Amino acid sequence: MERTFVMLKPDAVKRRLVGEIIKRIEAKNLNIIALKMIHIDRKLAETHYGEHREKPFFKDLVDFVTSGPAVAMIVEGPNAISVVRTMMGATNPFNAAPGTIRGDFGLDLTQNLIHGSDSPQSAQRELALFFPEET
Ligand code: D4T
Repeated sequence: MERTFVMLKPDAVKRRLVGEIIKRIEAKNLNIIALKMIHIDRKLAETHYGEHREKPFFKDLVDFVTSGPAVAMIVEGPNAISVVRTMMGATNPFNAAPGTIRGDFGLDLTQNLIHGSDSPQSAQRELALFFPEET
């Protein structure tokens, strides 16, 4: 069993795709252990995306994830980290395969609907950041 951090970004909420994405996570037989709607503040966004601080897209990324409510989840299952990454599809939605969340619903590199931890280390760090009460 493995736990991963999943965030449905503000575009998913605005576009009313939260139900559709949660439906896919449940249909895959992953367990949603915790779920909350949060409006991420700049400090949390900058910490979460700290590895991208020097990138040219950093400010736009922080502006975007703080632009409205998001949905944060702890998702659990066998190989949950890579299973969720596969379901998300490629970061760039132009390359994301049909059948993936970004492949089916995304057309923008920044507003790409969903975040999922990319390694056990990231999952541990991100779960502690977003769900300190659960870790
Ligand atoms: P996240 O971290 O949101 O799950 O996305 P990925 O893991 O798939 O992709 P990432 O870490 O490489 O990028 C983080 C975040 O930045 C946005 N982004 C990325 C952007 O706005 N412009 C860009 O040029 C890139 C590469 C999209 C996801």
